[in-house]
Amino acid sequence: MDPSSSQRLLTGLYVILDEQWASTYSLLEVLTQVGEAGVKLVQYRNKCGTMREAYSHATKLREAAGEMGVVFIVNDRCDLALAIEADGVHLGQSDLPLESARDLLGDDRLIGISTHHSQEIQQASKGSADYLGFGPIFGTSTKTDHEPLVGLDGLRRVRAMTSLPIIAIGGITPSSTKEVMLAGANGVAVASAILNSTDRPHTVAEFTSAFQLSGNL
Ligand code: 3NM
Repeated sequence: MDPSSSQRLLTGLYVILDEQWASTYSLLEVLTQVGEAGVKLVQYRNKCGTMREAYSHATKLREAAGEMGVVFIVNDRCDLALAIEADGVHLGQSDLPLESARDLLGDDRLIGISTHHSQEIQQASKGSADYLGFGPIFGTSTKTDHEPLVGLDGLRRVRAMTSLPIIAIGGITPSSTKEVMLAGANGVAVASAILNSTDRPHTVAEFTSAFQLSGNL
């Protein structure tokens, strides 16, 4: 994807549809609600099921996202991303190396990489990634095996090290979004703030106001 299109897409809210919530909420309903509220980018994250289950769920979500014009990224797995014709993949530090993922996915699909400190930021910035995830900014219970918190100061420190868009992640809510953006993020990735919301369209609108207040969108 060309850098100006991906930059536009990556400015704002990136919603993580995490399979660990699927017994509590319908991810399809969440996707529909956030898509109708204006979210342009979602990620399917499945750390618990078999590949066959992930394929089956992701296929339905991908189809619904496509109908709404929502960009659909698969966490970790290039094979799943290709099988369901996703718009991209988000790689963790122990997934396929970036350049192998790029060879498989081609130039038109988005590739993001999770980073947690300056060395990973520098390493990931040398390759062909479209964006970097960086976190956890704040405490989170969504990812139990997370790296040490980086905080807003950590985000400010790494901002100057890369020209790639940085998607901040970890415990971000509408009320912390303005300061996260002012610390240097291009967008924020959230799971619990959206999934646990009792009024998701309202929560998406709160995020949107925070982006506007920070001078973005
Ligand atoms: N990755 P929530 S933090 C999936 O630091 C994930 O790489 C992180 O969920 C990282 O918005 C995180 O509920 C959890 O805190 C994000």
